[in-house]
Amino acid sequence: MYRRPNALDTYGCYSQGQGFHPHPAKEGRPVGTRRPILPLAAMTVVALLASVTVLVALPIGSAQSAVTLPPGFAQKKVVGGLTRPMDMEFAPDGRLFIATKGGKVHIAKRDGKLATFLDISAKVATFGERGLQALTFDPNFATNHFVYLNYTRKATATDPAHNRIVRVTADGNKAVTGSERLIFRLSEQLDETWHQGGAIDFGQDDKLYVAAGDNHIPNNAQSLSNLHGKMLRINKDGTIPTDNPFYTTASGNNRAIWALGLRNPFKFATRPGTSTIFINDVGQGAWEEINRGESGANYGWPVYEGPESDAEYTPPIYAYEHGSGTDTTGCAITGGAFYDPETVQFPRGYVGLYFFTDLCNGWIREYDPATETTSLFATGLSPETGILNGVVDLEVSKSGELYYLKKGSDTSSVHKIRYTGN
Ligand SMILES: [Ca+2]
Repeated sequence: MYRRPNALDTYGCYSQGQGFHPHPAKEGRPVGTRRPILPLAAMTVVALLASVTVLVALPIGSAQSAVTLPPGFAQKKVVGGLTRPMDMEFAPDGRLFIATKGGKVHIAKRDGKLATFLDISAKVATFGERGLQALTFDPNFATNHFVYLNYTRKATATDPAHNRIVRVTADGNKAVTGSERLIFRLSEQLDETWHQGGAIDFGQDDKLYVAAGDNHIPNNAQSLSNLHGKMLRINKDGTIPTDNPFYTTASGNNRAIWALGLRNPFKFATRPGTSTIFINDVGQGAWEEINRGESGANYGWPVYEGPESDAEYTPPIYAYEHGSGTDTTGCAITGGAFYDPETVQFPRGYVGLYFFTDLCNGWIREYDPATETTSLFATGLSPETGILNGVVDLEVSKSGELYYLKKGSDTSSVHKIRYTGN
């Protein structure tokens, strides 16, 4: 069994008291892979999966008790009291919205309290990695007040569970009752639990991009007959752009496929003012990847994971290995954010860097697209060590602070990092 815990495995199963159900051999090592033998740490995790009690206490990260930042930086808590948050996004007007797995969207108010913008809990399936995955805002939010969500719709008697993109209309700090509209329906899920991907965001081209996981069926990622394991590109009314790369070779909703060969792209980020998209793909047993979004690209899952040089596939621009207790390794890549704010608050050298984070080891690193190298930015962000807790999202505010969303075992919180050295 090569399945391993990853970012989204942190949600759902254990807290619902259902335990980790066995994952049969359908995710066995695919033919042709060059992935190395499962490392010892991951094998240990697999061996421990049978016991939820053990899993909760699993010390996969080192005991990091204090946040360390570069000289001249400081951090503070913005808001707490969140339950199983999945995604945060800044509205164009600067308000911070936070989506929770269970189906609520909150707004962080200036007084440090939460306002509930929307509650669709009754419709949302939350088993395993299912749930309300992400939200984003219409490029014309100031005039149309549209907010888009990606969530797992519960199965009904006539309709199986599936992820869907919907739109709601904001009225101040509330969603207008009854304003939800179905925009786009993703493929039926045969696996009830794993690999949802989830992030949604508008590109510079005003198209809506959607990250979809392979639904724990690896070969989905190489098929143009379903939407699993893909990056999708749609118009904001749910129609499909005719210049999509597989518009003439795929059919129906599958014409939305923009790139394929992904396993579990939990987050991606668009660089403001450019067409650059970086996709963070959660890996399996050995590697975590950052991929550069390209129309028609095939990133190779499940044939390859991590660095490779097969001309048939597009390799990651950066990959790091699994490991515990270090500031260069991890277990599951989560949030990513470009530092290109309206107001540059950090020193100028940070502009254009891509911050990214991992669930397990409590660090934020920065990738420099110009030099294709990374360096360490922050450590100690997850004092509650273990695979169940950690940083799940990063965002940069208009005013140039770096925000991180931290999931804890009891409560979760948003923090911001700013430069104080001026
Ligand atoms: Ca986000």
